[in-house]
Amino acid sequence: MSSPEQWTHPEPGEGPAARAAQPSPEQVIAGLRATTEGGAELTQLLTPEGERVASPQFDRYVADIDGEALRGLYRDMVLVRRADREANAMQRQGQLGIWVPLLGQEAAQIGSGRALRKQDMAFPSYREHGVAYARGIDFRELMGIFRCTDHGNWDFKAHGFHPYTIVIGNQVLNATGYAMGQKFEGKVGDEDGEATIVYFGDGATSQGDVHEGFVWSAVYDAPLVFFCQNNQWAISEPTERQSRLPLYQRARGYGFPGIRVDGNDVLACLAVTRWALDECRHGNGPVLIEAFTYRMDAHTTTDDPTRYRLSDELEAWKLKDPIERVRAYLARNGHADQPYFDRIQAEADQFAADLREFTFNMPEPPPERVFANVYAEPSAALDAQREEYLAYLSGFATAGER
Ligand SMILES: Cc1ncc(C[n+]2csc(CCOP(=O)(O)OP(=O)(O)O)c2C)c(N)n1
Ligand SMILES: [Mg+2]
Repeated sequence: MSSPEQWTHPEPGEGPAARAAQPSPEQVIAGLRATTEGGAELTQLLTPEGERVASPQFDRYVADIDGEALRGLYRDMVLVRRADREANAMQRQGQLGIWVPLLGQEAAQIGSGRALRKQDMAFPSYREHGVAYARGIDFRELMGIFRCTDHGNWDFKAHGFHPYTIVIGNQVLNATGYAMGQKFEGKVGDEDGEATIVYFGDGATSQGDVHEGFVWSAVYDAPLVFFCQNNQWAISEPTERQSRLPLYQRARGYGFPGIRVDGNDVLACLAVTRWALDECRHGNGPVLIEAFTYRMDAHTTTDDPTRYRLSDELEAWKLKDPIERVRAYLARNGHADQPYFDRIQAEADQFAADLREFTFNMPEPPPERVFANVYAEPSAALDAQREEYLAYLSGFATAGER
């Protein structure tokens, strides 16, 4: 590939005249993408063609993944993708207020989500439907959020999965505090130790909250896995507007390890996340994982990516599809045949049909529910607000009858 040379800052003492201190845009892009095609810096266990790549460092973390287990990961990804497409379609039909697609990020989410143990805690942003599913949350639970009828009603302690966070980067601080608590309470140190994982995007790395989370986690040795899904876009802002270096390299400056994994490779994501969680539960946290992936759909249903990116980029990433490579591996190695794939597809179609049926018939919550669960204890001020709001609404009912 005749890409321009990757740029690095001149060494101290080299002097400004020795070499340009400012990279050209092409050099920045070359640096950020230098490792996307494989090579020493990208951990990959399954190539886009479905070939297994040996990894002396990480093979042992997926030694238990036989044909049956890999079929399970395949099924997870197919179901989640099918549900994602259904939700996207339901938004177009006016049944959801908005949808945030995960298309293309199934491997990053299922691989990392399946790496978690029961005692671990996950803090998502707003695109982590695959992780939610892996944590045992019924996909239907997510529909209320996007139909704007609730904020997510699952029991986050029971599932080890916190509520979605829309404020970019904010969950990194929440997760840092939670992981510091795990450390203070002596819950790390052995095989049964606890760990926390926090999900955020490439764009979030430009937020102060993420920087603060890195600093606090580092100095308190918090058992926290920072899982950055670098899908290369923060709405319309490409990564080269956010960083001069690959994101995983930032960890070094904070004093903890950073690693880049092929985010479209479910096996590599599982292995690397298991490793990182193990480090954390044994007291060697934090760890930063950069899962290098691609957002194959719009940012949300309110976005039109054709306004800011070229279709050849999308076409190139379709060839690295996270599901297709597992399918190729399973078929080539005799772990699955066409009737199996057809069966999974039929199951996924039924999964989507159930989701649709549920969403169309979702009851509207009573208006006063907005006042529920605000405080642990009763509040006179809130009670007064609820009464006032209900009185106000009853005025509309009268007007409607006229
Ligand atoms: C603090 C804050 N600023 C701005 C926004 C608006 N916003 C929503 S998503 C987004 C881009 C996030 O990009 P990235 O972190 O890469 O995550 P991705 O959506 O690509 O998964 C922005 C700027 C927000 N939600 N919160
Ligand atoms: Mg992004």
